[in-house]
Amino acid sequence: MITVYTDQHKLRDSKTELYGGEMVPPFECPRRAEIILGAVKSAQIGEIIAPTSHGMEAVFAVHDRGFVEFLSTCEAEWRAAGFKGEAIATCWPTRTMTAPHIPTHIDGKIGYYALAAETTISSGTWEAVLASKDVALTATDLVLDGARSAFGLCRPPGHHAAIDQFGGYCFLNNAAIAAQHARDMGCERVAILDVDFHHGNGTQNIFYDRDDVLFLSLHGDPKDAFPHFLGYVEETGAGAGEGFTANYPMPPGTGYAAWKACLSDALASVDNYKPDLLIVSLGVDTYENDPISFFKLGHDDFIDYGRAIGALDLPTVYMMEGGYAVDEIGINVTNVLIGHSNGTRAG
Ligand code: Q9C
Ligand code: ZN
Repeated sequence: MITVYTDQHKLRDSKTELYGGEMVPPFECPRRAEIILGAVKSAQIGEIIAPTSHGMEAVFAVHDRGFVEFLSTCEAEWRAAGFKGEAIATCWPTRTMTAPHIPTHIDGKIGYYALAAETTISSGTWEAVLASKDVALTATDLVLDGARSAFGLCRPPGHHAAIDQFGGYCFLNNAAIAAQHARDMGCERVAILDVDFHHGNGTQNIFYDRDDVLFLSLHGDPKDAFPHFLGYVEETGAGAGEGFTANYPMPPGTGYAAWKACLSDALASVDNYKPDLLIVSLGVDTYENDPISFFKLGHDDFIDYGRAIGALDLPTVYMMEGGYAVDEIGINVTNVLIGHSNGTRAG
């Protein structure tokens, strides 16, 4: 399996995350991608190639123009306002404040476009975000051009990024941009399977009313886990998209047997949908020692579920999302990719 990777991810190197009332070094850090790259090399997963520069067409097809413009100028505006730290939202259009205006001042504008406060926008973030979506699109092109599978080593991740909101360490939704690109390139149906520990609220938001992109997410119950306000089982799509979103929230302490039962159900739906392309939002924060999550998957479980996904024998692109047990993120990711190849008929 070919991996797409670029050093450009290192430009996303924020110094602060708001966590438990403290400013801490971000869980989502450059070392994550370095460890994964090292593991891909030592496990000999396959060739590693650089992304090619794609345009903004697929980005504007899934994200709001004002939002994309905001992401590209936020850091400069924050500095111009005289602020000394990294750009962070501290005020939002909450349930009692819903005036239909986008503020002019960056302090209000960032609140309008943020869905959470943990994720700051630092210098270099936008450049890394653009490179990350190019990684996703280049990996997708490999499969559209005939490869059976590919791995987009995206960083920063994307699945929390909604039509016009960033947060949860995500800015542009790499998986959604890739799915839209695949549709534009002639795929009739695309399925997105989100196995990150957290609900893929952004991807769900983007495709909620569409039947041409099936979205399935396995995640920590939002009653107990970020993003808290989406990802419940009754969310099944709207309008033409009714029945094309499926959520599998699971409680704290969930082990592999229960998780795998949900995966099997989701895989049956993917199989039944007969997609031209499967995109896997691959977060390995389901790992038992992940510092911010509560599932109990062990190293070997990643091989097992990779095999089950591979056994669908669909053209498949893996997109890197979360996973914060940094020392062990490499083995967990390569285990999925190895399992996938073992599961396919070609092997
Ligand atoms: N107590 C991804 O995995 N904060 N994003 C959680 C935990 C945000 C995770 C707080 C977690 C975002 C891509
Ligand atoms: Zn996650």
